Amino acid sequence: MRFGFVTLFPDLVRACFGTSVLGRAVERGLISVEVADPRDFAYDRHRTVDDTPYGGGPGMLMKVEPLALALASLEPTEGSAVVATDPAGHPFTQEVACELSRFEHVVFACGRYEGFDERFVRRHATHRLSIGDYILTGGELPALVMADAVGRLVPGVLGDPGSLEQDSHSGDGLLGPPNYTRPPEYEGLAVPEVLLSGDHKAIAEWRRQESLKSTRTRRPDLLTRVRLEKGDSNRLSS
Ligand code: JCE
Repeated sequence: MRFGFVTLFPDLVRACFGTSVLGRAVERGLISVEVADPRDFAYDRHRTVDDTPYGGGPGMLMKVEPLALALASLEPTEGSAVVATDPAGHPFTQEVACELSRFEHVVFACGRYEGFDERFVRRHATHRLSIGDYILTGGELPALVMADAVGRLVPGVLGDPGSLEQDSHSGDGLLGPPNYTRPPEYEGLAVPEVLLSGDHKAIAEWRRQESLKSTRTRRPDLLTRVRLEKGDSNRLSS
């Protein structure tokens, strides 16, 4: 998988791929990262990348031509996804991460100031996505969040592919159960006995019940969309 970033802060983006799981994936050739800075494609004397909005209003917008030239330098094709980060975009979810992971080339256009000249997004973006209902100072962190979520879906990036199915927000659509590792007691808090029992059927039953209950408490919005299994309504009422 090839990731591209159009960004005024190339060092910020590169730093995130120099370490950890994604850094290792780059070293192993599973993903590659290319960065283009619109400032390098601004050809006026002051290398201007921003301008005031038509119609008035506060702040500045990113000019369309330097963005378009920076994007073109990353050589997107018909088969590339071009994602514009935008607090007014569609919600980025695990489902969208899966969709993006099916592209061989994903380019993120990271906004700054008050955002893009709309014509850049209309002409060049295939997706306009938001990572949540809050305003950040720019699109780099959202783009890196999305690249992290997509990158870990690339075959081989995670050591244990089984951890993909266990994720909260994938598979069954419920939140995951609580997890414990050693020691068996910490500051008076014991690990639930069933997890030490070796009874795999009882453990699976306990995890299902905990998943259902924490989803109902913390994310009741998710429960309306999941297909409940046989026995789940009993698990929720006990
Ligand atoms: C961005 C800004 C709009 C005022 C480009 C913020 C996405 N989920 C998200 N939160 N924030 C963003 C995001 C993405 C791109 C840009 N800004 C700042 N946006 C109104 C300020 C500029």
